[in-house]
Amino acid sequence: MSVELVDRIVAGDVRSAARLMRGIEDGDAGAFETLEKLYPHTGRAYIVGVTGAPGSGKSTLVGALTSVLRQKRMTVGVVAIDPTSPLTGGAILGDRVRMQQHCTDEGVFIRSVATRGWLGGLARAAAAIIHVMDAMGKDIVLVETVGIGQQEVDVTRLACTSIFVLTADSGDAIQMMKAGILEMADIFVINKADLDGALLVKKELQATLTMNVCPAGGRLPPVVLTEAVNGRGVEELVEEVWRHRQSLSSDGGLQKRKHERARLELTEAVESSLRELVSLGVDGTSQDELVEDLVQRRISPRAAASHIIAQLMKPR
Ligand SMILES: Nc1nc2c(ncn2[C@@H]2O[C@H](COP(=O)(O)OP(=O)(O)O)[C@@H](O)[C@H]2O)c(=O)[nH]1
Ligand SMILES: [Mg+2]
Repeated sequence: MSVELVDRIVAGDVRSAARLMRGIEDGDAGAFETLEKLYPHTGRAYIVGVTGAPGSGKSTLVGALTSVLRQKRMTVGVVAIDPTSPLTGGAILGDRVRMQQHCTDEGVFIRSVATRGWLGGLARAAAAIIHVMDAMGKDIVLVETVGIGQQEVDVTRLACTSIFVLTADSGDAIQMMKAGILEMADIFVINKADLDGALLVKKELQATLTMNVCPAGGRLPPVVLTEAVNGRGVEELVEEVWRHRQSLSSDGGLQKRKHERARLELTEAVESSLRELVSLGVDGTSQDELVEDLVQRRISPRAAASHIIAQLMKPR
């Protein structure tokens, strides 16, 4: 049954893909098996991450990028990850409105994720959805995520090209430095360039980049001004993405990123398997006893953990 589903997804069938994603979301074991079978069909899509503060215009920009890519006859997958809002939340409803023009386009597949609904974390959920879209044959997968925590940083690591969006009316540049975003992003976008201050923010950012990212005069990440609401600057942004892709494929960076991504997914898989094993393999009573021992200081956390691991390793 799942082989048929695999075939249909590889053939690009939207309903089958949506069904699988729902299954993964529900933690259905069969869905994960199907996902495994899809894996050999993945690795072809080019993944672009779009990160930035809420309200910076990421969703609008993703919509505008999708339009430009469709004009170039590329198929597009969009993954919108919102770690804060529940499934029915305003952000995602808003995104739906912003993406409406693409909803009837067969060359575009859109999936919003509120991470609360997903078992096993953001990066895993994102990776699963990206794999499905990749297997469907989408040329480009755009992943939108709010750039705040470690999980989002991990999501950025799934991308081949990472775009960081800030706005003309914010002093984000300094905060970004603290978050280590400067080093992570391949392309910077100053969106809402229709507002005052865009050029100033661009100059400030370029100065910061020159000082911090490549003081030795290496490649300076480009800074692109956009007006996502009316599509201005979006063609240029796409050009920069191609340029980055080109430079990655010529200097071995693409392979390096693919390895990093595989490593990240491997770590995720090991961690979630272990978590599962622990939750299945350790019975409540013995865990309660260990907790009591910890509280009474009869045992250290490390020794208690060794005890649980020894229990898990026992042949059954
Ligand atoms: N003035 C202006 N507003 C924009 C621009 N791009 C997006 N917005 C608006 O900014 C708000 C937040 O946009 P959204 O795409 O939801 O941001 P996200 O939270 O980063 O995904 C919306 O009201 C957009 O219409 C722009 O280029 N100029
Ligand atoms: Mg958004």
